[in-house]
Amino acid sequence: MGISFIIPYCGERKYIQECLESLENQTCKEFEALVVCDHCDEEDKRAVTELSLSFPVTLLDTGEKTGVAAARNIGLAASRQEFVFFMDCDDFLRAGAVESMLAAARESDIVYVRRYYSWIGYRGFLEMEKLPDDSTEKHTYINTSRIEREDKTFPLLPDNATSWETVFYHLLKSVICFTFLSALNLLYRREMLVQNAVTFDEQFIYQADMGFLAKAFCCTERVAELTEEPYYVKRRRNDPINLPSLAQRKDATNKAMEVMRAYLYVKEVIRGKNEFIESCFDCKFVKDYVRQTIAAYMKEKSSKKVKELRSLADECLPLISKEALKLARPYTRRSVNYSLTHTTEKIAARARRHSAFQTFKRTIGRKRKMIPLIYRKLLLRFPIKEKMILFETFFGRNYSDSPKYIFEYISQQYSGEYECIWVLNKKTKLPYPAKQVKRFSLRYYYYMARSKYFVYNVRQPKSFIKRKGTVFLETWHGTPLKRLVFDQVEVSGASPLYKEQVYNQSRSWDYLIAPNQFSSDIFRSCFMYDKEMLETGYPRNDILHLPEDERERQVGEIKNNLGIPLDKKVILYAPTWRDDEFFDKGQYRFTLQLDLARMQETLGDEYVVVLRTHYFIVNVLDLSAYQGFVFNASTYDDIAHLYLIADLMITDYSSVFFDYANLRRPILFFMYDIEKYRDALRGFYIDIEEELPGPILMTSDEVIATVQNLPQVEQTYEEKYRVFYEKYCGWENGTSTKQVVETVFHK
Ligand code: C2G
Repeated sequence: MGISFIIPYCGERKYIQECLESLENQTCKEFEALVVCDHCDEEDKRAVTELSLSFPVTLLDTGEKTGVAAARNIGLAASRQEFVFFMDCDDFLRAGAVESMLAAARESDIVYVRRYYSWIGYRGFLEMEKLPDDSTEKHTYINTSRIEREDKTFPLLPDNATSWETVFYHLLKSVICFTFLSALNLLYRREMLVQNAVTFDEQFIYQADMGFLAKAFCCTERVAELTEEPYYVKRRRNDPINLPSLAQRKDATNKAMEVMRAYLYVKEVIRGKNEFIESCFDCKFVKDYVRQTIAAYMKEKSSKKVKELRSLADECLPLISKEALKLARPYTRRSVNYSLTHTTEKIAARARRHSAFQTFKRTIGRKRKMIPLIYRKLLLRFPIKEKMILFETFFGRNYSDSPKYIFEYISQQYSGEYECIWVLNKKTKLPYPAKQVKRFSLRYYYYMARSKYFVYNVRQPKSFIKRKGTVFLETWHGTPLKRLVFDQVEVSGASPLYKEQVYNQSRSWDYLIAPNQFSSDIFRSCFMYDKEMLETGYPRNDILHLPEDERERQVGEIKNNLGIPLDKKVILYAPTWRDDEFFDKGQYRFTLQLDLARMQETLGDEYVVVLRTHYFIVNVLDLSAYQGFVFNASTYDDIAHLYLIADLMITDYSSVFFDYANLRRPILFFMYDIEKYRDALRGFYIDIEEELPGPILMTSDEVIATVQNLPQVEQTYEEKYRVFYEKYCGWENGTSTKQVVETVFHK
């Protein structure tokens, strides 16, 4: 007794390996894997064959055919085991799945296995599983909520239901609507499928599962359900731009048509077999009709397609049972009845009115939603102001970074020519005239609607709409050390929709600044950016190239402002944030690992420490014990000022050292959690052991000893520093701001 796992594969290499790894980790090895290649190249195949696995893996080929239905049928025909189990190559099984399924299958032809949904891959999932159930992170990335959800639009299971009805009922109940029904998380007795000629109908691209499912269930009464825990993990892909799953493909009209065809198919299969289950199917299908078919009526431009939709709908709607309609939500019920007697145009117009009313209801009285609505519907109608510039750094948290220097340059060189608006959440004294607005206020949206130019150093809000004729200058905020967006495999720590959101946002950027060739190349790949790259270096680093006497003057001024004694050398400690240390979404926590007491004891005569936490960090560190030795500059506006006064920098994985290196002063890397950070959280673009211009240190004692021995460390790293400087700071010589302004504003 064994299982054939049938896995269609279109070359998603990074997924298939984790899928097979989850099979490798099964304790019971009574199975084989049939990987069905759908137009894969040799390298794709090698990604499977090079794995050393303790169970048999056979590579099959779809040949001339294509699509999951064909691939699964080919797998089914080649299977020699007693049971088959269809998997998607991006999904995986939890430990113990094979044993439990086989135990439940002894007396059954079908075993229904519950599933998890996960936004992260197998390895991340195993880690995430260990977190407590109430952890925000676990809740965000994995869930079974759909299975347990109450659904008033679905019938109750009768007390006298047979086991067949019970299992089928639970399976149908576990999905929101008909479209999501899947043939995947079930074990089937192969003989039963073969004898009854149950296969996937290859006319379907998206919706072959429900027909297969209905046919299989209609062949047997011997069904079982594994209720204790979910074993199948359905992965939601985090990159719908490059690697969309079938569900993420944008093909709304064809999908709506297939759903209706699949519904007709299923009705045909189960007609007269069981009224209760038939009605359960209907309950799910009515939702698809409203969500997909009516939505397609509203959006589809081709009248031929609308006609096709309509004719399918006319076949489907009369088949929906009265019981299902009775349970449906009032709007759904009325939509079906209205559709039976009205033209397609009228159905679409009615749906539009409903949608506008729903938006109004959801928005009214809610400031956070009202203002963007006013922006979309009203403010965007005002004409663009040709000389207006909107500046924002770090989400309005401070006045700093490249936008600050661009603003100051424009204000000096083109005094009075531009109307400048700064997004600042707290009132700030600015050196030149500019209006200040709070992020997300009505005035913010007003200026977002009217400005011709945008200068941002982070992503703009998702609600931003790029108007024709406007110019978006994205400065970004650092040479990337940690992997970003499309170069990250997993995105734990950000919204699961992160990649799609960044993709949409970066489509609005007209110019992007690169501080060096390395960043220029990475920005192209990590943002999938294909417009103009300003290879000028960072405007924010011009200040680091001021003439010596001007720099000295500024150092004195900054030190005075911060109350730092002029006779002491300054160590700037500027660590970054950690994806996995937070209180809540966007509220990051920093735990100080540097032993400040020991530092004060050993270095206090010569040095002071300026502590600068990342702008995401919300906890205020209690440094009262180190008065006169540690200065907290975490809320100081511009970190470039801190670079100027620092004789030495200690950092970790922050991009700050790429900028600070412009000053050619020593840098130490206090990377006490390097293994977790590099391997589990982010991964780096560069080989840090090879390239960093200073030593990697793991303990406070090592940090102290290195500071005490600085000249020798500088000597050791002299050559590496030189190479590093050339590669990362070579473009920066104090003229970046001028170059940027001349390209973007004064061509
Ligand atoms: N920063 C700061 N203080 C710190 C750390 C960072 O003021 N303690 C500022 C610096 O301007 C730095 C920028 O925030 O260049 C980005 O910080 P990183 O630590 O590199 O982290 P992150 O915000 O994740 O940006 O391409 C760069 C990446 O996007 C990283």
